[in-house]
Amino acid sequence: MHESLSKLHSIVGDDGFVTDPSVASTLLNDERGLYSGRAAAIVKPHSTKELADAVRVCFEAGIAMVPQGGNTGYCGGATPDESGSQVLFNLSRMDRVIGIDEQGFTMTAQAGVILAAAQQAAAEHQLLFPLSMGSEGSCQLGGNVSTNAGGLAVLRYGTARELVSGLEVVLPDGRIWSDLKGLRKDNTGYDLKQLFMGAEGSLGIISTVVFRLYPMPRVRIAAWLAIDNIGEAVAVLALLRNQLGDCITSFEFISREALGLVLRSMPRTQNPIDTVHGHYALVELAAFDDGGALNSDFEQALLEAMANTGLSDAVIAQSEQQRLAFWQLREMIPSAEKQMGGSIKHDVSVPISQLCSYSESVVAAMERKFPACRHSIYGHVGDGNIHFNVLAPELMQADAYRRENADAISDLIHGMAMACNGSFSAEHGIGMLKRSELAKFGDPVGLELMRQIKATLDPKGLMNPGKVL
Ligand code: FAD
Ligand code: 2HG
Ligand code: ZN
Repeated sequence: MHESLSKLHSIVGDDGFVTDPSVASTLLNDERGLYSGRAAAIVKPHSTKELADAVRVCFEAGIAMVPQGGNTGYCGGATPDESGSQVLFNLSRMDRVIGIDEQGFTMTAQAGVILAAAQQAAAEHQLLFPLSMGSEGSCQLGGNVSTNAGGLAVLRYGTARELVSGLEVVLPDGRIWSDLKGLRKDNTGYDLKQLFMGAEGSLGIISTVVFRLYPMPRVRIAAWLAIDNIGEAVAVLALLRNQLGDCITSFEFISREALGLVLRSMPRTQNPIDTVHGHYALVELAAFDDGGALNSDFEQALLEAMANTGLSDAVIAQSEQQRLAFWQLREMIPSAEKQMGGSIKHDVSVPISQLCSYSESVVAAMERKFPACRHSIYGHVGDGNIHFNVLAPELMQADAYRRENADAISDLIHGMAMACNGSFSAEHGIGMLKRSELAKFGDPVGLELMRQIKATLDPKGLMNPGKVL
């Protein structure tokens, strides 16, 4: 081991070999405080070559490896185990946007580029990189692709997977597999890049990505809606889509309780609609002209929705500042939950037509079995994906409540999603947290195929062991 660590040190140099205990400790603990690990070494390569050389050293010595991006993942996928024998590969020094092709609408970037920096780089060319989420100031492109992240604009632009048109990966034995041509069309056998997206670092370390870019909208129009329930949110979205077409980029549901957490815990926040309503939604549209025509079509469609659905009120943002304030209310929900002692998190999806009956049945079952817990329900209604987060009853010790009840609560919420033909993990992946759910709910043939793929690409089982499978 000692000899291998010296080789790693000489490959990545002093500034790529973490020795500062305070830096190490932030990298060895996960975002949610659920996992804490130790590492034989933490290395930060700064090029694909350094990364591949270091992986080869580990492969030859039989040392397990854990890839890590911004360490914002929710399932403990980027945390090493407690043995102290694994090497953590932190990608933060591979943070270069390599190029933007304005005619081909693509961006090629190293895996360690922070998502917000990639959005900014595209914007400097008047292009849109549409992946967007609350963690965008810290998460990295490699982490986004490895978790197939969703976020706030999936309705219009898809998940991370749908934005990728090329990938370079360092395989568990140190070989480099590269397909960075970024071609839209290429039917030459299996589409291998798909394997590494959503694999949570279990099949190799992504080093470079080619992303699709989109034209930058000239104007964004956002509205805060008051809505009776999730079913009515689905109905309003369907009506708006039918009236306005593909210009709707986001449609987020925000329950009264989730908004309440933000209003209680975050200073200077206020409900854009001052009468109390059932629940809320935030809708955003993109226009490619001055937005005038779209604005009046939108107003017309909202009036129609008020007449024909459970939309009871709507406020259209009158300035960019107000639009951003609407988004802040939505994006602050996870931090508000944290401030209120944390939550038992769920990111389920079900067929959109069943979202309402699913949510109502879960609320009823939770009230029967776990009375007094608080629910924070919100999320990406347009994608059939909601966060059904559960907070400890008021005045109860949150950590202890979570420790005692998290498994039973998650069983209930996940089990009911699966019974509706849904998914127990729509966005955040499996990592260490949901391995037993995958084993329980996964299709046996599908699981067998996954194990065979893993064994083929990683015969020594060294790449992120103990994650996903
Ligand atoms: P990490 O946490 O570092 O790693 C995640 C997984 O990917 C691990 O298994 C790791 O081993 C692997 N990995 C990382 N980099 C690589 C690489 N280069 N090659 C191979 N494997 C790699 N997620 C959503 O989907 N939608 C949201 O809206 C959303 N909102 C969030 C809001 C907040 C406030 C927070 C804290 C998190 C949110 N997340 C969301 C979760 C998280 O930000 C995403 O999963 C993100 O994509 C993780 O990126 P990361 O760089 O932090 O990855
Ligand atoms: C979001 O949609 C994220 O804001 C985070 O996926 C969800 O914190 C959560 O539960
Ligand atoms: Zn989400």
